[in-house]
Amino acid sequence: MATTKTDPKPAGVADSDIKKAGETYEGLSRERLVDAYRIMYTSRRVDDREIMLKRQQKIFFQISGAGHEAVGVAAAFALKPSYDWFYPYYRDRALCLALGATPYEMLLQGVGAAADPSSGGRQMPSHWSYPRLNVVTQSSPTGTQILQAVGCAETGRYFAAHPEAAKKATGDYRQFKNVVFHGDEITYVSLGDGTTSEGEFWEALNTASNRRLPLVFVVEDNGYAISVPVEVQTPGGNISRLVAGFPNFHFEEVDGTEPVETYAAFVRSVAHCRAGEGPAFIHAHVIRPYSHSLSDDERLYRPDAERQRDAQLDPISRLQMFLLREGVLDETGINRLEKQVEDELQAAVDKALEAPPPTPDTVTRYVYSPDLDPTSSAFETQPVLAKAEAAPTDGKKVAPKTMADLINATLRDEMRRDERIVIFGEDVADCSREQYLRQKMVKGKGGVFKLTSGLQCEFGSDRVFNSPLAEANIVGRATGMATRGLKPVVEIQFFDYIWPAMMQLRSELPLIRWRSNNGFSAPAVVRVAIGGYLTGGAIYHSQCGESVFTHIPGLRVVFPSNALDAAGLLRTAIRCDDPVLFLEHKRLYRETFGRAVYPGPDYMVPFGKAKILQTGTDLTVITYGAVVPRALQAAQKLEREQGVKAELVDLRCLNPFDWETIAASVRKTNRAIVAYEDTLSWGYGAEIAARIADQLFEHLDAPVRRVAAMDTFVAYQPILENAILPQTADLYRAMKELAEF
Ligand SMILES: Cc1ncc(C[n+]2csc(CCOP(=O)(O)OP(=O)(O)O)c2C)c(N)n1
Ligand SMILES: [Mg+2]
Repeated sequence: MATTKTDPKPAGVADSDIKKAGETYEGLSRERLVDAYRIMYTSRRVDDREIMLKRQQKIFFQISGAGHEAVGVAAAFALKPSYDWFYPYYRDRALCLALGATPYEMLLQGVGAAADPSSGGRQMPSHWSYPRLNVVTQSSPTGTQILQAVGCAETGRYFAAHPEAAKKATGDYRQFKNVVFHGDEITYVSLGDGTTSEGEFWEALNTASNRRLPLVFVVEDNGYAISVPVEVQTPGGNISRLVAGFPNFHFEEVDGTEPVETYAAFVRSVAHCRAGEGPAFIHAHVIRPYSHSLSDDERLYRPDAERQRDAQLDPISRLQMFLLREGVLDETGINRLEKQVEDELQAAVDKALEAPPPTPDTVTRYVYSPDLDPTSSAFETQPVLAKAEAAPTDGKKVAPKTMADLINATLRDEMRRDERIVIFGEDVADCSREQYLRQKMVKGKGGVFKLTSGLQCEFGSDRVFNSPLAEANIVGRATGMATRGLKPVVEIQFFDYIWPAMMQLRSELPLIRWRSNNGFSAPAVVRVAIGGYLTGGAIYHSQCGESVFTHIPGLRVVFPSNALDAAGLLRTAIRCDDPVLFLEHKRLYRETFGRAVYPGPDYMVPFGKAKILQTGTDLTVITYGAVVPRALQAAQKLEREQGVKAELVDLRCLNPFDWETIAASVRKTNRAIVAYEDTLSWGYGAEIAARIADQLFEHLDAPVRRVAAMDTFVAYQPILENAILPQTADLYRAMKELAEF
């Protein structure tokens, strides 16, 4: 803890300014308190200057940290900058300044400069990201940071137990991902009182508590979420009372406008976390002296009397009074410090206003990894058959494996090769109660479709484990883990239940790299069992919806139709440096169609390369997933009965997709059908059809047709299911008609 003996004299403060040297306040020296004041005052002044700049239209948005300054400084003083990890929300300006960010850096984000270290002009101000300070890129959706912070905390613990895994390796994403960790590191995450209403907050408490993670939750309770007062969000109006039952936590409720008291609360919390006892929860009551943002006028919903009551608690004036009262600084000292802050800020503003903006040609940079291209030949290898399979001695042919078998084998091979891989999801473990496995009382489950069977038994419960039944929890944690250098390969049990994770999948995982201007990346793999044709799967076990995800820049989307492609593409997904949504069709898991002999532990298929399943000259059918075997049947029948030769293109990968193969085929056949299992309208095929119409118009002898599901849900009764989903007969009819057009 700081003492006056060892603390350097704060810059800009004359010896005569500091009175009564030697005393400390909850371990904070008087110099440290002056530091605290300088940072808090700077934070407020940056807000004020930004507000002015916004009014002058020199910056384009402003979010203030006013009223929250004491919490930020207390947190930074109790934690270790560039050692611990930080997921701060937008009011944490003072925290970031105290950790080492500068007003100039913050103003660069305000003006949207190319040199903005947080985002290169891509994000609003106060969306912090400072890689050198372990401040992880933040976004605007309230609460998405919390589960990522959980994943971050889990990662530090994982690497401490598996230090070898942190080492650099070449030939895959690890080459480009520096891992740093400390055995006793802590993760900080903060949020507002309103944000405690988000489900992800509770999902995060759940896992932090269950796993006793070294994670400090900080709720900065300013009593409002824009105009909605806390009692509307929180039953009883006090979040501390509601969370008090979570085991393993250390709890604090403090006046967060008072830095010394708040600092003491942080010190106690940090001690609990560093000792490995579990997480901490700090509920800090603060004020919001300015409106929510410049777009809000709080006088519309807060009477003057209430605002004046708050003003009495302003942390800046409170600390100033404290310093004067305690004789730490006198008025001259305060004035000198404030003048110095003003001068430095003016220089930072002048410089930031001169900073050049990014050029428009850079906008697509860092949507994907600039280092590793999963469409390249580096990801193209040939199957290698095991000796016994290539030349069986007993004369018997080796039985080909199902897609389920080869996905399981690929996961196993990759986990052997790369200790950074962890697998979690609902029911993916063999058995959470390990003793049952150890005592051989049970065989283990390993996934509702058994795709992860045996992996926990081979690799241990800290590499393969069950998550809570909470999809945002799965994807949010995976995002935090991947940001720190782990390779989570998580499972969403059914595509139908992916939607609770949608905010993480739409606005977080694929954006980490782009929004931080390559400061961070999160190349996680999300495996999802998808699709219908199940005879009884009904509405909620049959959904497709891949186009919702191919619509997201930054996310690779893969959809194999057979065992060999599934193995090769899954390996590419795991080794590559981008986030991947890996769609596995349930109906194809154990289908006879598309079985293959195990292709060896290095077999890879590059992304964005279609496979021509059958060549033809009369028309092109572009498809993927479970429609592939149906289209093949239809095409064979058409050739048999009508002599029409269809060319069949299996896309295999939906983002990126293989436009060249499609174009070459359509140029040859002059007729095209796009066939897919999802509902017809606005589906994946709409994009392909539009591209063909746009770019291959002069090659077409017929309109571009689509065959897809009806625009309804998949019904339970098989007669209805058959009518709703595209069948071989539908494909046959469409192909015949188009050939005759
Ligand atoms: C998921 C989501 N919903 C709504 C918003 C719009 N919004 C931004 S801040 C905010 C209020 C947040 O209140 P609180 O958590 O108390 O934080 P405070 O701003 O008071 O510090 C809302 C509704 C958002 N950014 N994200
Ligand atoms: Mg609030």
